[in-house]
Amino acid sequence: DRVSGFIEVEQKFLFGPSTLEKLAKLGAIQEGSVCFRDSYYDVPDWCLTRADHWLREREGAGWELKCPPRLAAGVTGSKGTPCTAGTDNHPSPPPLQPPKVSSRAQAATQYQEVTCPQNIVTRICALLDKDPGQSWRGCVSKAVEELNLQIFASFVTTRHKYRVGDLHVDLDEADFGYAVGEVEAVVQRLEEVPEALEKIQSFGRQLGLEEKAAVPGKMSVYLHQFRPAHYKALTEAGVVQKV
Ligand code: V4E
Repeated sequence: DRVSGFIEVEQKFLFGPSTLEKLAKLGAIQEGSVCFRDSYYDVPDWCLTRADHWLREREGAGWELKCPPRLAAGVTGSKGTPCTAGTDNHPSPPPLQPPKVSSRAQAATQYQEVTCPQNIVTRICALLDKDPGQSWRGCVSKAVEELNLQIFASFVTTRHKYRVGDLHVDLDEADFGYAVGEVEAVVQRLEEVPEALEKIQSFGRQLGLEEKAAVPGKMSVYLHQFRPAHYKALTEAGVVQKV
């Protein structure tokens, strides 16, 4: 994990050969490349993804749940934090409205990345209106089996990582033929999100990114290509962008 932060504020962008030159000019430090497979899970009626909850098993990292950020007492635990009952989003309070931001920044997204197995299971069970069984409360693999979660997307990403100050830039190439960049800041509290958005926007302008509608993420393109009914349901729910 990069930091022990919690909310990922990120903006996707399309990149080409000139992006590498611009990154170098802006003093970006190359942090190496990684390659991993993500397998995403949901129930057959897509209850999790329709609620913007993304459960995945990432090769080398294990189970992760990406979901809209929520306010928790004290610090909300997720990325890189130990699993401590009572401080790691459990029980889940109501979601907050995202902070108001300028029109371009609307294209940026904020997600919380929950890695504590117990909290992943708790959140999934709450959404599916199920009681976590005592024996699999802290075991995501077992919960996946018991709750009939199935893989709906699986793909390999080759990621080239850069850092510019406290911003992270990932240039991703997915094995189904889509490439997308991402500028990311990680913050601990929702109040810090507007400042992070400002930084990301300002960096985007320096990088020469176009001020236009949101660039689709890998998942939008994957579903559009391989799971059209799921894609239709999620675009209608406003959860993923149209490709
Ligand atoms: C949040 C989300 C999904 C989960 C995967 O998120 P994404 O950031 O696209 O993947 P990746 O591989 O870059 O994850 P990271 O390594 O950064 O944790 S799939 C769809 N969504 C929703 C979503 C959205 N509404 N808008 C945008 C621009 N992206 C994703």
